[in-house]
Amino acid sequence: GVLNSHLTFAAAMASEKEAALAAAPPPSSDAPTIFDKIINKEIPANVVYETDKVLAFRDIAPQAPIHIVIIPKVKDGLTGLSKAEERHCEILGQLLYSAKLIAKQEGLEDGFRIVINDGPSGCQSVYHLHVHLLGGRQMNWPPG
Ligand code: TR5
Repeated sequence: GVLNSHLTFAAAMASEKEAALAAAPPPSSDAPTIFDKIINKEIPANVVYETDKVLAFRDIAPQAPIHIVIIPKVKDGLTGLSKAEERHCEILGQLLYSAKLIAKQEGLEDGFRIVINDGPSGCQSVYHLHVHLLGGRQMNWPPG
């Protein structure tokens, strides 16, 4: 029936996304990513916040009116959160604290959403740790 075909459509969309993710580089890879090019100013980005350790720029495919990607300037093996070691605790804290400062800078007084996608099941596409800051609209729970 109608419900069934909707479910089939949703499943088809989901598997299309899975297929796209399967084409991504292997999660274990520590190869340079597009974010290194942004850090090195080889490709432009709309930078909204920068320190000696952290860089934040507007996402090229925003999922909310405000969508900012916050990254460590030195990857140090942090392809994703699942690769974090004790030595990364300081930069992990700086990334989250940066998110708070940027949220304030962007006027997100009513709230915001922080997302860290990890690995294929987490829908990670760039293997250089990054925190998504999303805001400017009502977020929903559970996330997709
Ligand atoms: O999917 P995950 O969690 O790995 O997040 C990666 C994010 O990087 C996505 O939200 C992409 O839209 C974003 N992205 C990808 C590129 C890019 C970018 N944000 C800003 N500028 C970008 N450039 C120039 N090139 C990208 N490939």
